[in-house]
Amino acid sequence: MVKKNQTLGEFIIENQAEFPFSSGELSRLINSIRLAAKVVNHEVNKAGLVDITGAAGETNVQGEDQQKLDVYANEKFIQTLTNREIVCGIASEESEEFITISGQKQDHKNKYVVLMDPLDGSSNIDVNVSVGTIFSIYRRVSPIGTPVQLEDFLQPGSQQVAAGYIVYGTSTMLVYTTGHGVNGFTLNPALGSWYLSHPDMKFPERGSIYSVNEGNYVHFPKGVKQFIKYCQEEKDDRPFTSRYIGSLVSDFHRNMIKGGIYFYPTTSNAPKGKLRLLYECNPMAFIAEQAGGKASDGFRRVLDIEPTQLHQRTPFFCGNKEMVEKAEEFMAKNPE
Ligand code: P6P
Repeated sequence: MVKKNQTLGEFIIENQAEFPFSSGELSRLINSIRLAAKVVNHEVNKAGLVDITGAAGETNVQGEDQQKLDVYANEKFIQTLTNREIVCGIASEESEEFITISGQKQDHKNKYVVLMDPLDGSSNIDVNVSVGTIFSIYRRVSPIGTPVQLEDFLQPGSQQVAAGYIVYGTSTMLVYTTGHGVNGFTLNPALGSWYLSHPDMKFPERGSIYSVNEGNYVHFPKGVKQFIKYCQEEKDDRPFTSRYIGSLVSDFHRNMIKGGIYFYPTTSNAPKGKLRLLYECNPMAFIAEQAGGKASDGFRRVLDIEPTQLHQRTPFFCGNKEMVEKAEEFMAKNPE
């Protein structure tokens, strides 16, 4: 049941049945993410006042140690996820190792692990370009009540129970899926409430935007070069429009609304791709598929990749189904 403009809280209650196996834990988990998102949003929006509040590493006017925003965001999300006895482990781009959260009682029943990029694209903060948080949620696979294991995090993306992102843009939005479609909520900062502004988000049938860092063109595989030339050709509905913000969440969000493809192929600096499989590509791939799109590493479905390392990277092609399939066609003929 989707009613535009209902609050996130109302939406979660009305759609509780979507989470067949949780007695409200997953709802509480989404609720804690929205709380952290509000806190981080407030700090991100102040970033422009650095010369007043002080840059990271300095003390600000209140004499507080000014943190780098991605460190701050990481701490806020960990704090809110820890306090609710739902999550048994967290993996973050900001931490080399995963973090174990033991419940207040030894026999804690914490069922979920969260993987996140707390502030993706944070290098854009200084130039006032949108940034985002990306999260991915799994049920643990190791026995409940025992310490969480690396295997709990190294699950294929197809096992995600929920995934989403927050885009701190001209407005702040929380977009997430629990496997029943994608819904977008916009924050009203005056009230601190999230409103269902984009119910049941889907990629448009046709896409006409391609998002890639063409500065890496000379290092791309031949198939990628041919796909870019295809996008630029004067034929049929082409040339497509090139739009690249340098912030995955922002490029993805625009492409899901307007229709397009984002791709970060292998380059000489990133022979395995730049983006991280577990907390960037898998959550965005889950959302893309739920919105009628597709996500691939150029050859296979991202959500089928069996992870082997927490911070492993993968080439990433994500967006309109037909655009991703066209890119895969060129990659199949010229993979190198
Ligand atoms: P490049 C940000 O660092 C990020 O992970 C994505 O958000 C973004 O799309 C990409 O890297 C930008 O990388 O190499 O084009 O600057």
